Amino acid sequence: MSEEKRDVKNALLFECAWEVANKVGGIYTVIKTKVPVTVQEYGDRYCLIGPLIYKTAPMEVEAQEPADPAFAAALAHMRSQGVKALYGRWLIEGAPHVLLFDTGSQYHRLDEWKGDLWNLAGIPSPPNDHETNEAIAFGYLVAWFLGEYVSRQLHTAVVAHFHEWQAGLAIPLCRKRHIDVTTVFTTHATLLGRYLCAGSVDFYNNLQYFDVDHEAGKRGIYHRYCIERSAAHCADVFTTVSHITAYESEHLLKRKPDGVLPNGLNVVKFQAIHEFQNLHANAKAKINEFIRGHFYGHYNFDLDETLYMFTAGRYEYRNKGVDMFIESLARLNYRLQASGTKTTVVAFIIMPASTQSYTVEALKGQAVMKQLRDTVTEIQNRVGARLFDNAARFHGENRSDFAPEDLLSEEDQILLKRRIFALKRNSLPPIVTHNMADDSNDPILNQIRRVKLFNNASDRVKIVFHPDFLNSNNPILGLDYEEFVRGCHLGVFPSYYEPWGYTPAECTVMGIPSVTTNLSGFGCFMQDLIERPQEEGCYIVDRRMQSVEDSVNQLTEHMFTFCNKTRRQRINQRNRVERLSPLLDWKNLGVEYSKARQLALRRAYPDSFDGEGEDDFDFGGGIERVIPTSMPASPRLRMMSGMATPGDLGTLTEEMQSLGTSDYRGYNWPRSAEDEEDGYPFPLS
Ligand code: G6P
Ligand code: 1S3
Repeated sequence: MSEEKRDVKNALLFECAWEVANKVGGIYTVIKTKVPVTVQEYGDRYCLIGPLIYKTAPMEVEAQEPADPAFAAALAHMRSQGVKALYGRWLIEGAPHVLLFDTGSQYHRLDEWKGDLWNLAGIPSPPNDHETNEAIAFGYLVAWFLGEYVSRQLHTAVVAHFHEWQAGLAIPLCRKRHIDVTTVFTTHATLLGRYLCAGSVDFYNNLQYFDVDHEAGKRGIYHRYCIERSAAHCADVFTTVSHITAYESEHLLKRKPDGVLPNGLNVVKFQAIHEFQNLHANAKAKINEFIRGHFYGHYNFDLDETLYMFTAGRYEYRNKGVDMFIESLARLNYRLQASGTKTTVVAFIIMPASTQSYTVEALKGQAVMKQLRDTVTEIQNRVGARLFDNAARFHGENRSDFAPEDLLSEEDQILLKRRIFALKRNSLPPIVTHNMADDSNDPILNQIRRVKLFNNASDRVKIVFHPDFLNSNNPILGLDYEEFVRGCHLGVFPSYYEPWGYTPAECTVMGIPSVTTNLSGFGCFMQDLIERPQEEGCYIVDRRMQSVEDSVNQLTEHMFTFCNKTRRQRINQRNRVERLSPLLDWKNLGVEYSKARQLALRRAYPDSFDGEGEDDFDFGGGIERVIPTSMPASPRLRMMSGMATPGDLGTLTEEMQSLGTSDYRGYNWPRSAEDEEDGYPFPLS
């Protein structure tokens, strides 16, 4: 530690993640959408650190030279040692500083670093795990940079915030090397949790009993697990994204998180205020176009009485609850058939898998429908021209033959017949839009086969599996993800393992009702905040206290109830769900990150804090800490005592008690005898 007392009030912030300027999954969304509020708080004192991916970096970053002399000198020194790095502005809202390291430029040091890691922390690293190699190279580069920087800049405190194990290795390195920074580690899932849940274990009832080293070893991830665990233990402050993941982390990583930092969204981007209903109608019209093509030859249902449901995300069959979704769709099909309704449900599954190309059938469907539309437009023009010409020849005579009998010429009729003939089809409309790399072993397809949802004419539930990301340039289902979501009626995310779950959160801010579970961070968050979430278009299936059978029935019931709503009720529910957006806005949730950083500063520099509590801090640089006045009375917010913002659900524990304490709120977690003795789970504040 330096002799000079570092200024903690104007601390600098480095935020480090593998997904900085590098889109892989949910962490990219967390960081990118959070940038505006962090920039608002830190301005030029904020810099993100990520990997340099040459293919995408030019689109993401505008190169610059650092203005801070200590930063420039640290970087120049590393460059002189052969480190390749890109510094500049990340081209996103907020335009933050960003530093990207080319891990490949230092691979010649990898063996040396691996040896050091073993000597320093006893962490092994097998030779052929590319992801771990990247994590090691990245971690050593970041720690190297932070060391160089704080040895040149001695007057201001530095907070280094790391996300997920891939970026976490710098934390034990900073600690072992006594680098004068304070660290925060946020995990967005645990490695073991993800692996265990994907198998067939009763995860939540056995959390406290797993032999973690053994389980990690069995799955070949012991070395990764060590990195994750050392990051969690060496960080000054350890946080997760939800209470459910906090509970999991305590048992699997063996450190109780200091707090929960719920994921927000940059709501301005999504909120279309009163126009979002029109956006739904426009986007739905585009999905209708796709449906006409996809179901040609069997298109015997009324699109005006068709509902679009979907699930989407990373292809984790069991974790994301696709097994439960398909089973419930089969039961929904039965119930809709039995009720004699005219309503049809088209259920989309959007999950990237290994594929070769679009299927000929799927492409043909769109092509024949386009040809039919083009032909009808041509004929329409010709009929119009004939009608006009005929009418123009009238001179006020009282005749009734103003419309010629042969409006539809013989040629037009033949053309039309030919197009209609092309719509004949012997096979059922395809389930999957692409040729799968391994069709016969694909878990989604096998489950669909098992429940026999084959898009038969009599089925009231049809399925379309799109095993790729959506894109407006796609020849099939040519919509961006956001537009697609807006055009749907209900998002269904019955996850078994979901630390947060951005998909239902995104639905909410776009005004689309969704179903999630009480095993997802988002579901628990909404359940904690809203008295009757279901009435607000936020359906939550109980997968914690119910058997699988009961959970499936509950999901079926939610979907069936939704199918019975009138259009007016659906419009109303979209309005209600959209009004929940402020709960998910970084403008309200960003404060939890501020608290975590303040706790880190307090722990690293206790002498710099004279006051007892909140007065020491200026949370969130002016971020409003109240429920916005635009929040209507309809969502009955479940306000807990002492809670000021939705984000307060994640308020930190321990030393932050003066700022409000919470724990794994209100959950009936399975308890061990020790837990009981500890008074665990903790009472509500
Ligand atoms: C929006 C539009 C309405 C349209 C409705 C369809 O609310 O503003 O004009 O009728 O969407 O809703 P639905 O739930 O049937 O797709
Ligand atoms: C993780 O991504 P995932 O889909 O693998 O991090 C996301 C961002 O925090 C989170 O929303 C998600 O639940 C986690 O699972």
